Amino acid sequence: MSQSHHSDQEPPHLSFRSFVDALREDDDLVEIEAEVDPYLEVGAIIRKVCETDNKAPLFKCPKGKNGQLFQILGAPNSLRPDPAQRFGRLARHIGLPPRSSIKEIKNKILSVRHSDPIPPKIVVTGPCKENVLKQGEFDLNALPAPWLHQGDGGKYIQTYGMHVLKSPDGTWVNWSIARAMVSDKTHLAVNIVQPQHVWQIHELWKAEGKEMPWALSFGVPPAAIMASSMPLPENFSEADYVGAIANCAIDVVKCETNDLFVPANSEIVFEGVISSDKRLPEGPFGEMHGYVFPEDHLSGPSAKVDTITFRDNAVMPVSCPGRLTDETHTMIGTLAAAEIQQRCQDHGLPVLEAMTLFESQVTWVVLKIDTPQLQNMRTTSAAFCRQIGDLIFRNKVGLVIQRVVLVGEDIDVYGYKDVMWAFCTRCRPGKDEYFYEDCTGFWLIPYMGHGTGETHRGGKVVSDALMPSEYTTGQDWQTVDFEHAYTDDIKAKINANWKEWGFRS
Ligand SMILES: Cc1cc2nc3c(=O)[nH]c(=O)nc-3n(C[C@H](O)[C@H](O)[C@H](O)COP(=O)(O)O)c2cc1C
Ligand SMILES: [Mn+2]
Repeated sequence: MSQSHHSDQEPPHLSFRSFVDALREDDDLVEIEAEVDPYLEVGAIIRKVCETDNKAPLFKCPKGKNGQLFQILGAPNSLRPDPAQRFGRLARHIGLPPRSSIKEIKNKILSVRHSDPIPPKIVVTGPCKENVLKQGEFDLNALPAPWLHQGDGGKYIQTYGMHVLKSPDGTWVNWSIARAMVSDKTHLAVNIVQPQHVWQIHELWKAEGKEMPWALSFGVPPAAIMASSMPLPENFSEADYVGAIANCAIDVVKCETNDLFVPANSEIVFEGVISSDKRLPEGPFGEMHGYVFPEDHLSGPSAKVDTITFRDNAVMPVSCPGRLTDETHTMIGTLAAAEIQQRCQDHGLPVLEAMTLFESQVTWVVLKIDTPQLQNMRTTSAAFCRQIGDLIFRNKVGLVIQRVVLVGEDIDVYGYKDVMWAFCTRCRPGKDEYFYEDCTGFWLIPYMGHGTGETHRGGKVVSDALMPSEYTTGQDWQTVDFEHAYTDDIKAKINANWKEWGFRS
């Protein structure tokens, strides 16, 4: 054990506090000194910020902020106004330059997917222990937890924190995001749903008839929150993976009341237990597809907060999901695409890259196929699409995805115009599509949860936007656009005169 690093030295991806400073230095922060009401007003501002790709809001004075707990950072991983730095916040999360493309960000995360894990380093203390509130010294109702959308069922204090759980046998430590709502002075209702790892580990504790030791860390190292949102395999420790992404061990400290370890520089830590049988009302909640169904009264396991520790001037990150573009798209979508890409490649399939389409509300993943390799396989559309569908739809990596679209090398999988063009012109509805009704369906999508079919099953499809020629001889058409339908000489001449003639470039 050793003393923790000096927090001021920590780079943005390893410290949430440094991350906030980096946003300020990048001119990507709006600091709001005025008192703002956590009842709907904070949510409305974050929503407008997300819908207009604006700077991240730092609420210095949420109404009801009691002493030090807490300021709020909204839209922590949404998009930036400057198109050249569109993904700057994501880049800052993993130590890349702010001008990185989403492809570079995804590839950086995948670059260590098969590297040696770097487990966290246990330190004796850290900034998260600067203040301690014991049972009886706090009231969750009194904190400035935001009520984010008017149709919500309560105050969602947890939208961007990381649950830390350990399997009863101690072999699997999981870090992940799942929302949680304030229930009373000392309890939260947590969104624990199948097949998520929080659900799997909770089931293991239930089988032992024991309460589950629990910690919820807010404002963790940004690299850690990225790994916490990625559908990594069972028994795979996100903590070790974060170390690999950052190429250094994350400092962790032991909780006060149990033997879980949390990032030492976390802004705020709740620790306690999650009941094996007691449930509390949870939801409804405005979520990632841009809907809230006010009649959706759910329930979630009861989490009892025993102790809160926090940094001086603690900052609470808040994601306010809804229509494009917020963390539930930039992270859930992109990180699912990353893991799907990896899974296809690990199984030897000729998939060059995968990306979820934001414009599909991240319900579509587009796979770019290596067509020379495809031709070597001497396969058929039906056989190939079933191979891909089985791999993605019968695994947790494909949970949030309802449509896989296959495209050739000429299509930019990051570009809505390209993908829609291919989908609309190369995939014959019905005949070029392979349906899955017998896999887990994503119930949150309105056409699933509130549609005409089974809510938790099916509704998925592989849409083949590869042309038959791409399976055999290769592309047999010429694209009709400026780039592909004219000779280089003609294009060069036109480009040279373009502005002079009076066209805008
Ligand atoms: C901002 C944000 C909010 C999320 N909220 C939830 C949630 O409430 N419930 C849930 O099951 N997953 C939620 N997720 C998705 C999970 O974090 C993601 O599926 C992750 O892979 C789960 O971790 P696991 O693979 O260890 O189970 C959220 C992700 C983000 C980025
Ligand atoms: Mn996991």
